[in-house]
Amino acid sequence: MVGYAFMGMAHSQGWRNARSFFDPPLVPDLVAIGGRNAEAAGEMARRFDWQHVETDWRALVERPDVDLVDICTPGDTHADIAVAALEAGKHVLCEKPLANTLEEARRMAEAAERASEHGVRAMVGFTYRRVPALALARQLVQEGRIGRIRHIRAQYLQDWLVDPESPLSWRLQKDRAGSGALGDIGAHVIDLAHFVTGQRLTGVSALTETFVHERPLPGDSHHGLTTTPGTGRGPVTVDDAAVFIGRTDAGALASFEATRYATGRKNAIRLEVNGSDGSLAFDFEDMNVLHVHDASTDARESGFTRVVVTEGSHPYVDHWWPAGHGLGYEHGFTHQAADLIAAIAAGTDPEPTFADGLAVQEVLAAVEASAANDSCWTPVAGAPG
Ligand code: 4PW
Repeated sequence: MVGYAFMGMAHSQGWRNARSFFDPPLVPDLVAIGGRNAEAAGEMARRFDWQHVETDWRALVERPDVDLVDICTPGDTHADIAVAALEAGKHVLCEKPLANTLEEARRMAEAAERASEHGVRAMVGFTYRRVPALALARQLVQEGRIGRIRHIRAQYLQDWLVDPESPLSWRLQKDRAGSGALGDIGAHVIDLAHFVTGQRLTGVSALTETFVHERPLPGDSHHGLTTTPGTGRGPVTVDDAAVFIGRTDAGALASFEATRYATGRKNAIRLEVNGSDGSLAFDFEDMNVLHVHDASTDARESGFTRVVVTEGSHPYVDHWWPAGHGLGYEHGFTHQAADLIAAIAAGTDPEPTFADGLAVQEVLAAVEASAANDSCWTPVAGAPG
């Protein structure tokens, strides 16, 4: 694994729990964790039983005892590490968004395609696909339960930047993160819309905004989305929020919102899909629930049914607790690890592929281009049709 912060921790527990709860056909061995700060990487190694620490990702990728490289670093390093690892014959799991630019994402998708011909697998970490309620939503759409999709309504709402004195973490620096709320959290809901509906966005019209232009420079201590302030101030070089509308290749109309200024909303990932025969609605802040409306129900009993997605017959749930006991944020990372291991063992390409990651990157690029051009309608490069 390269990286040891918030995502490094989330992935580490995923690898460990996949081993314990999924009885995987190959057993993940936590060989080495890499990071420039040897002390911090060493602390993660101690906590999660990584056997070795490397301070240079190249040394880690070259280790003969490493078969898979898990990239949990900021986006500016994704392309170099992923391409080097794939070319060295190592499977790759890469955090989202796939890259900071379209050009990097294309290079990564091409490398993944070449590697796949040699049995080397690549997956992008759009973890929320593996929340049972969202996996169930996709199943219901695939079974035709909501009919022809007309509307997709998606939001990813956080509020950790409402305080203007909250420090300038790497997520607020374009050279490290590529973009702001758009790429960090908007990318998730774009991917979820693609995943749940099976449709792709073909064009967008967008607005982006940076509400606070300068913030205290960060100190040394980071935890999750929280950073302690250091000394001095610096410019915010990314968007704080993005809203856009779009159209899909199957003719649905879509609206998206990604913001870190939705006061009171901590991690609200909302997706509603309306079809000719029914609707589905999800909110991560009530993540074990999917709201399902079946339009064929007698009008006297019609409405949204609150389906509690904790039955053994629901995706992933049979590996965990008895019905009703519920799952949390961390379980998606275990499902991701287990699915990747299963695909490697089966010799198939795991989803989401780097091509799926590139599809999201193409939407992000179109959103940025539209926002920079007075919200002008902008086709998504590479979209079908
Ligand atoms: O799911 C989100 C991430 O993709 C998390 O809430 C934080 O924001 C960490 O990175 C992004």
